Amino acid sequence: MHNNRTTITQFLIEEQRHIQGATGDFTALLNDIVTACKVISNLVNYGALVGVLGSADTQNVQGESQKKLDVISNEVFLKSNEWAGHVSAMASEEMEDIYPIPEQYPRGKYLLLFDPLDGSSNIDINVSVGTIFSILRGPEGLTKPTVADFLQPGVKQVCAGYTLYGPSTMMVLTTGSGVNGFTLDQNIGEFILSHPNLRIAPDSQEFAINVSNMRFWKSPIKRYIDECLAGKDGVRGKDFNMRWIASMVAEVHRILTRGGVFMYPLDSKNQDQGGRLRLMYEANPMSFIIEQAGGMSTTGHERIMEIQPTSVHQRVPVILGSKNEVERIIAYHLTEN
Ligand code: AFP
Repeated sequence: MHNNRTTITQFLIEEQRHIQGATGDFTALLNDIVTACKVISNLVNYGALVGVLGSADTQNVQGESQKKLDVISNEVFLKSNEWAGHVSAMASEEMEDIYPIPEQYPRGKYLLLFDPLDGSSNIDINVSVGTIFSILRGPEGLTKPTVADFLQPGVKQVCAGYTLYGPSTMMVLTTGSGVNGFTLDQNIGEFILSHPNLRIAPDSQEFAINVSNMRFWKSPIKRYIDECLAGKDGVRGKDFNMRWIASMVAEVHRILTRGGVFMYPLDSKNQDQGGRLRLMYEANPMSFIIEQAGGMSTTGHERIMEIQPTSVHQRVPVILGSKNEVERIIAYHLTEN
């Protein structure tokens, strides 16, 4: 049972050996993130039994009501990553301002961004939720981190990952040389390499979009979905399936596993905010993972990872997944007004 199973710790240390001049800082930071995700997994799994479900009766910076687990998961991430000296500051969906590492701890060269519990509107109905994280390098010799230090395009990420709290707890991450998936062995409390070198099928017959927003869609999206719905009798010549879990981590994981396309596009309802999903700690980390697995990620008009951020909580349209489907949607954005 335990023969030749690679733990995430072993995997990260072996990866580190290929990096010239690696100090072990990055590997140690990732291990602290792994610990935070194990703690959140435990809390999510216990749910009502430990009184962590329901609303916290507070709002986050997005003006969205926070679940108790949103607030608790945020605290878990801060406490797990503030003390070791690998990070100089953190940013979270659940906090308005950045979180400079407290004076009593050493500061390190990385910046950590995260959505501690994405899809949390699902938590009270016992549907999969997840954690999304992104690691940037801070400017050389950074001592007093500011918001400006975080405003780096997605191509500058040194690592991106998510943890899916589903039927099994899985962590998927990339450091720029492919995408690997690890399953938590609850008996020994270790993430085990279970899905090496994940790749996205370039073609798909499955799309994910919240169809209740149809009346707000712009014509490129309307055309794409209409053609999917027309099925094999239409121009696509094949039938399509639809999924919508309302948990981006679960949608992206399905796409990594069996292909597909996920869309939260700009529409007439969200265009004043610039879209629904957040660039720095949802769209960018997920785009890094999708691209590293051979997929594509766009706003419809530009590659998400090339956007120059203007604020930590900035929102963007997101269309990501199987390369050939995303390319078709980009083409429709060029031709449809
Ligand atoms: P919550 O974290 O507020 O549940 O939002 C989840 C999310 O950011 C993303 O994970 C989903 O894909 C998307 O929002 C669902 O949006 P709708 O609730 O509008 O379908």
